[in-house]
Amino acid sequence: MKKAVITGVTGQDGSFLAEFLLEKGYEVHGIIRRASTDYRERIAHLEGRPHFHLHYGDLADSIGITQVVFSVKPDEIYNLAAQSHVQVSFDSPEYTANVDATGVLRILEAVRACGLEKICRIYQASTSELYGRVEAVPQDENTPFHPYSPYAVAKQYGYWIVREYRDAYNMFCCNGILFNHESERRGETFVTRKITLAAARIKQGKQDKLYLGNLGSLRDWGYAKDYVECMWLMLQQDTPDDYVIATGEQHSVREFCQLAFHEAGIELEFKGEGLHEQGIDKATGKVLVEVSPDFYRPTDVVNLWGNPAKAKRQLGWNPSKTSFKELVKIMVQADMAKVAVERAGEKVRVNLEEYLEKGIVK
Ligand code: NAP
Ligand code: G4F
Repeated sequence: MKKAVITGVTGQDGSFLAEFLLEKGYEVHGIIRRASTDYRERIAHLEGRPHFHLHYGDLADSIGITQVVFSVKPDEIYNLAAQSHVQVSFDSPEYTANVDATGVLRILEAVRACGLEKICRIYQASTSELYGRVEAVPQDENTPFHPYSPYAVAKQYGYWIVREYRDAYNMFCCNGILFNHESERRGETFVTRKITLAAARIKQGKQDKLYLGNLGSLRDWGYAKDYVECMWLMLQQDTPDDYVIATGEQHSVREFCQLAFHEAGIELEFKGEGLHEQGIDKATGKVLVEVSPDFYRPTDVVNLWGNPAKAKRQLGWNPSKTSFKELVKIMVQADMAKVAVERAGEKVRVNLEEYLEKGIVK
């Protein structure tokens, strides 16, 4: 039975990857952070499974990380842990560097310190944000990097230290340069999930308006569940290498918004420009989407579009498994159900309070 360590197991990708590896027959060891609120919603369904184990650890703490690597002696490590929010990296640049840059070094050094450098294969979660202020479209493995946020600068260190350890110590470590991938498990402050949740809430009368930043920003959005397969495929090759993982299709935030509201049963049309642009409900004339400068970034990456030809050719990966339209549908349907359940819960609470007041239940 192969053993894998996943850092960032409580995140969107970590939870899908844990499911994927358990399905493949792996013993999976996830690293989680201690917090006063134990946020394990995405992996709650896996806890208690015989081959799924959790260890406390933090990428900022090399002793803890080394102890986990020493006790598990993994065949594969998937380093997915990161301060992953680009906007937050402007507020916490030092912390982002500590986790997203030096954290990668801590993983590599833990493997060396445990004498596992010839055995243990490592996947590093690199990112299309490395292309930043893009120098060419679409982007592939040979496109120059131009990181354009503290997050991307930190991730650039991670990318190069992985390549350095591959050359210097002959370690099997790979960078997956993943373009944006989303799902029903996406964090609620990333733009896609913010939109699908708002569309569901507005449709069900729980929210009036959605405020967004740059509507014209372009992304290559795929489905996270399809992308974790690539992480595994990279570590099953004969030689370590770096791969762009993307769909090869590009859409704007505005387009995502329009499609998400359509899936929720609202037809939006956009009028105006810049800060004055609005998304208007065609049926009622109500303004449902507005632009707020609060969601503008000091520097924004606005033209990401990946070329997944190498992954297709060498890994045999299918970038068109889930279409953009299907992705938006999956996310909106999940959020429509989530909001409906929340509303039902509120109703039960209200009824219960009323029954208690009237003495119908005690
Ligand atoms: P996510 O949902 O934000 O998950 C991040 C994970 O990292 C969480 O489990 C989080 O734990 C953990 N983490 C954060 N700081 C940590 C620390 N100091 N020590 C240990 N764990 C820590 O991110 P994701 O979307 O799954 O992305 C996974 C990885 O891929 C990240 O490295 C991200 O930068 C990279 N990436 C993502 C995309 C994308 O579009 N999703 C694209 C390219 C690259 P808590 O639950 O405790 O916060
Ligand atoms: O959804 P986002 O926050 O994702 P972003 O910045 O592309 O980063 C994500 O993808 C990267 C891969 O390229 C990962 F490395 C990273 O970890 C993360 O998963 O923003 C997407 C775009 C940006 O241009 C942003 O300016 O949407 C624009 N946007 C417009 N309004 C907004 C909003 N972004 C957010 N989060 N919130 C808004 O209201």
